[in-house]
Amino acid sequence: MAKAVMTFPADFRWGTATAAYQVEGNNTNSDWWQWEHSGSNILEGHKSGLASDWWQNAEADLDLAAEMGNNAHRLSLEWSRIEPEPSVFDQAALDRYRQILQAMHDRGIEPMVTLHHFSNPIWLAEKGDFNSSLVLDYFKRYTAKVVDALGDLIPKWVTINEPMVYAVLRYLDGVFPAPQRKGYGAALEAVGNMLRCHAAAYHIIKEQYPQAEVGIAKNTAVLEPAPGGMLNGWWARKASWFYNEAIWDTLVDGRFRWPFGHGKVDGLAGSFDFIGINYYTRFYLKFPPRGKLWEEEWGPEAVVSDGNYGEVYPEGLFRVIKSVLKYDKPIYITENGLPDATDRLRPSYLITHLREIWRAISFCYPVMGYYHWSLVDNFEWDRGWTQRFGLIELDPETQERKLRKSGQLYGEMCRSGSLSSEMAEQYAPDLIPALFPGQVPERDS
Ligand code: IFM
Repeated sequence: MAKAVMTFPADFRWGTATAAYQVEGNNTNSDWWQWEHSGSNILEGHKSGLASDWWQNAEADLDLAAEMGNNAHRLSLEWSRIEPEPSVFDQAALDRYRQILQAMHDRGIEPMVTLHHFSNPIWLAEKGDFNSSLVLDYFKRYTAKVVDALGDLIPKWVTINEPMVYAVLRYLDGVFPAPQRKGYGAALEAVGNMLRCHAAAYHIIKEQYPQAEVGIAKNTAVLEPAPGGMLNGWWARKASWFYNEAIWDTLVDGRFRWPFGHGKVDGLAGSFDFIGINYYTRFYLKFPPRGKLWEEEWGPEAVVSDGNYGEVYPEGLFRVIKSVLKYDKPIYITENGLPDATDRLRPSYLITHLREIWRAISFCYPVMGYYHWSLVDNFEWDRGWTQRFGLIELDPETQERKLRKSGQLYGEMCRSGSLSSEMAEQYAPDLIPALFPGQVPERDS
């Protein structure tokens, strides 16, 4: 078979992503630890325990990432480790983060660091977390400490991970640690405070490191009207703006708009250097919504990942990239992946999603990097260990790890900076007719 190759730009970031609470283990000062250890909040009663043991040995997975040829990794810092009590900072924790960040640089892996990825110090949760206006000063103080201690090692920053997901799962769905107040009002107020914290953190970072790139990682879903129902289309457009775009619009002009509130927020206008997209799937919307924003009705043809997590819909990645071009910023795919314990879908998922990115780049859309979620199996919040997202398979009991077949494939892509018909032939031959239609068997001479 003649070989066809889709080549990526030489400076493309080939990365993976993790979050502190999900991989470090023993984050005993976090509200998530409390949540896990009270009641039956986690599927099958799972516990994070040692998680993927990054606090002691992140280096094991970083070695594998380097072998795969990854040149970037997105990780987060656990606020509750750094500041276990209000204004008490743990130097040993900061030192360990320095070590991990240095270990990345030593392996040619550029860090992108998230300041807040779902978990809070217990003391902050007790004060009302992002519902309390106090959070702004606390977040500023935490950010300033991190920038002083670690900023020289961090070229890329995400201030807040998935603000809308945090708000929905914590204040509305109740699958995240119970807040002091629940409901739509509390959720919207929290998003507003997250944006205030983002703006403040943006300027604290840029003041010391003007070259640093700072943004938000925003969960972005394709939201489509469910079939039937005259108002479904109208509702899907409204919900899509609200869920996917309202935050970016707010960051452009610094003006809160309905339903976040109103009025200008100091320092918010223009406070983002890139768009971070966490893309997983598409959902369908019905009007009027019945209890939840969207329906998980995937349709008879849909390929669905483990635990009904979501439909595999690669074209959606191209669509969401296109939808943020109007903001005229570099784009990073800060998360993309699926739960797939047996790796039955992940090889073709990687090929089809990376192909959508290649297609976007070939239209000159500024997609600068891809961070696959996740490098290693990790603690999937309320779904515990039931969902496995890793390119590296982990046994949390023994901490043994093994690169999945999809990890081998991603390694081939990273090392070659490309996606080829040979890779498809080896890892997902069913894709050849659709993805490489021009490919014909070579004639024997
Ligand atoms: O594990 C999560 C992550 O913390 C945030 N984005 C989605 C991932 C998979 O569910």
